[in-house]
Amino acid sequence: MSSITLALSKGRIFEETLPLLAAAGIVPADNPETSRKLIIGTNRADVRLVIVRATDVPTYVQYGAADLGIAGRDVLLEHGGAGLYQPLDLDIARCRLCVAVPKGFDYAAASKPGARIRVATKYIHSAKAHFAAKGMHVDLIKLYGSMELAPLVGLADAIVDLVSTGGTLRANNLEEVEEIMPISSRLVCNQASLKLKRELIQPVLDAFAGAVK
Ligand code: PRT
Ligand code: MG
Repeated sequence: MSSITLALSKGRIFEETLPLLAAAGIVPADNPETSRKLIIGTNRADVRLVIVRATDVPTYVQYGAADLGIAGRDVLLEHGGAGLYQPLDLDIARCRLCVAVPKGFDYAAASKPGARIRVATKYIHSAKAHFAAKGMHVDLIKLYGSMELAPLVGLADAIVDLVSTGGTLRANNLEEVEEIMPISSRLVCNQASLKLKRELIQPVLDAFAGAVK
């Protein structure tokens, strides 16, 4: 019997995906927040979930280890999208990719031709494209977490990070000075899976699309 595997990350994406799964008649057998299982069955014998790090979702789908996945636009832009079909914006886990600086930092002056600033980020690809389009000279420093700390301890002048409520920036005396792009999560599909397992995958795509509207 043919079956499909869906790659998801724990946390906000899993939570916000549950109603979409329900619309497709899929109910996970375990909660990844409390279970240590990395492969989670569902009420359907032909559908299983694999729980992976958010940034790893596109890789699992690209190589066909998962047929489908759900990943943020931020993650997909850094990955590059090779081998992925991206049929649907699910409009979940919404936030925005921003430039933020310590309160009082003169970002306008730092944006002028000839100026040079240091920017810490996990989103090297998106940051590079943004500053290049503005003609800004920027030294990018790759971090893997808590970008907000970098300007507070002199590692960088500015950060490029995701913001949703703005609470983390406020708590650390930072302010948003530029929105780079709005972010939401998308359904991604392995291109070969879509051809070979269309009878299983298409109804899931249709149910998700119906639930998003
Ligand atoms: O947590 P882990 O290191 O394992 O990986 P991850 O951070 O990539 O995963 P996860 O589950 O935290 O995020 C998954 C996806 O959710 C991201 O790829 C985004 O597309 C999306 N998303 C939506 C967010 C946020 N909102 C968000 N607010 N991802 C991260 N944040 C962080 C942000 O980086 C900042 O540190 O939350 C903080 C800001 O939140 P506010 O509410 O204080 O503004
Ligand atoms: Mg996180």
